[in-house]
Amino acid sequence: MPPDLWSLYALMLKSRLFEEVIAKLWHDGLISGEMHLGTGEEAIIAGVVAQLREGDAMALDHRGSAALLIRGVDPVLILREMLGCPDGLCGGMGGHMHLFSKEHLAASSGIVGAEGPTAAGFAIAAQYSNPGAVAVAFFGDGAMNQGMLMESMNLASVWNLPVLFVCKDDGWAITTQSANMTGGNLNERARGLGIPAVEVDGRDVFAVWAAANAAIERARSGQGPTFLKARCVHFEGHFLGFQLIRIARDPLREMPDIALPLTKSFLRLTGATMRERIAGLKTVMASVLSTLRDPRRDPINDPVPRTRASLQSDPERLRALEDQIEKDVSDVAAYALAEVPS
Ligand SMILES: Cc1ncc(C[n+]2csc(CCOP(=O)(O)OP(=O)(O)O)c2C)c(N)n1
Ligand SMILES: [Mg+2]
Repeated sequence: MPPDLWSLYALMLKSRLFEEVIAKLWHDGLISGEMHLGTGEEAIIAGVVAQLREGDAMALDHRGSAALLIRGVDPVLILREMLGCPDGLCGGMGGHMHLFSKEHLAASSGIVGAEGPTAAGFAIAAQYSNPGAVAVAFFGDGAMNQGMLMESMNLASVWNLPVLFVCKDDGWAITTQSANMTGGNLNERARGLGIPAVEVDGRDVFAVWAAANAAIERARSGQGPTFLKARCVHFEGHFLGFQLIRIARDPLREMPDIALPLTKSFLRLTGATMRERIAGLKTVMASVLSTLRDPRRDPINDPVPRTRASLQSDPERLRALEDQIEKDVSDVAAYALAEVPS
């Protein structure tokens, strides 16, 4: 069945607003530790997860809360888990990176690349006990350099496992750009293991839905795994409060504090040749320029308003839908917080 853009947008908006609640709780100091959100990857998560059925499984990374929400896990349980409450999804012991739902066959892990073996395990179980079911692994581009992910892709290929490997490619792994640490082409890497690879614009929920639909159908009908690479932009950077994002958002204010001392130190560098000093200055200039061109500065990369723009022809329906979602999410937040012991 072709996708309904209204329902996909509803999932994306719900996910965005839910993560905004998480961000507020984190900024208010009610959630401790690091906080990785999936802000910017909503079209990928909604486009894939909307197609899962009972018996399908998900292996998630450190940004797993939106997938669980969209899969139907009780959002109050997710929030209470993050707040560290004993009645949270995992007894308050897992935090935002280790969320599990046995009922939904969903498991997340903060170990980069662990989604591969987990999804392969789910898929082997499906092959034996629930043919037609599939497993989805969501991971980042950085995870593609983890051995265990490559090993599980290889296993999925030779054992023809029903897995959809979804690589959410934002071009970064914390402060390292993929371009500086990833050899070759990721699609070719998957193909080299015998897995068909498809690439889509991860800001386009229709494109993701269509590519995932074909891959999930392949897996359900016993034709094995697919690798789906979807380009996206993480608007919060690696985690909430990420320093590089502050620079990317407001380079004119933040850059002088970094660029000026670096420039001075290159000029004063004792023992360095003029050529070395110039090379250092060029590096500083290049990073300033790349900050100005950072895709995280450009709202055009945000999948939520992009999808919304296609629905503006019916403003009344849009407003009603958005009001309802806003109310639902704020009710969830109020309920989750109401019983938090002071
Ligand atoms: C095995 C392992 N190595 C390193 C880390 C530290 N770490 C956490 S997230 C991350 C970057 C992951 O990049 P990517 O897979 O592209 O995901 P993104 O954060 O960009 O969504 C790293 C290196 C980890 N959690 N696990
Ligand atoms: Mg990444």
